[in-house]
Amino acid sequence: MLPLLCVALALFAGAWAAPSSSSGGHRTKTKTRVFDFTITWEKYAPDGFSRDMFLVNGKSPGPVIKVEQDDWVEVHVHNESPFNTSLHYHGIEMTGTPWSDGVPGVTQRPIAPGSSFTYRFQVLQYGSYWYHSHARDQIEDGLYGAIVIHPRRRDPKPFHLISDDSDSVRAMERAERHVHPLILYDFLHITSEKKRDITPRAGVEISCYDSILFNGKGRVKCLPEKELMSHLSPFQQAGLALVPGAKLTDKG
Ligand SMILES: [Cu+2]
Repeated sequence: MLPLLCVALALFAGAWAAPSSSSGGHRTKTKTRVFDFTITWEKYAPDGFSRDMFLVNGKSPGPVIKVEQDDWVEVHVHNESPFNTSLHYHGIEMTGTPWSDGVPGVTQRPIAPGSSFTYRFQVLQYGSYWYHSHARDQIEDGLYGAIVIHPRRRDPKPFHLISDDSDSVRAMERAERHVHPLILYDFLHITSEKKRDITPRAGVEISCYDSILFNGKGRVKCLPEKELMSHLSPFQQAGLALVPGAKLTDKG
């Protein structure tokens, strides 16, 4: 649904875990990366406008889940918000661990207020993904974050297909090791529940968002109606003129 891609600091503690996994003919030790996520419902103002939203460990987007391919990931979720919730790991295949997919009513019961749930799964893919609530429309209330999975070092890289220059190839390999996710997020100044309430009464789904957040930060500039009107194309002006007395609202 919402676009994604990046963020800030990861919170993890690495620990060697048994058993080992085998791949490519030789055995490698896999790590278990442990994350502790506390979900709260608080006032937050990512674009300067304060509204209630979900935070993970005090921020939105939540911490980056930054791991290596083949790692096991353990996410301990503590729900200190007043709502049922869950975390879904978008695009992660959940091979052998479907119960960690985070879809309430399908793979788990929702995580009730005041309770905790542990997700445990192995990441056999690599690349950029994201996690988000899969309960109600909480995805629009700030409950999301990035997942970065670094590829196996020993696997062949495709960069020689881009350049013959060994320095360039090495630079691309270095860049691959230092990915900084960038998450773009459509942001509304009302909660998703309020939007759910308004939509059937209005007969149209709100598609006009208040701001775009980049890694959880944005700004809002409210233009006066006169200036908005001056930007209308002749086609838009003609459309508006069909409804007697119609004017642009403060959302355009
Ligand atoms: Cu998703």
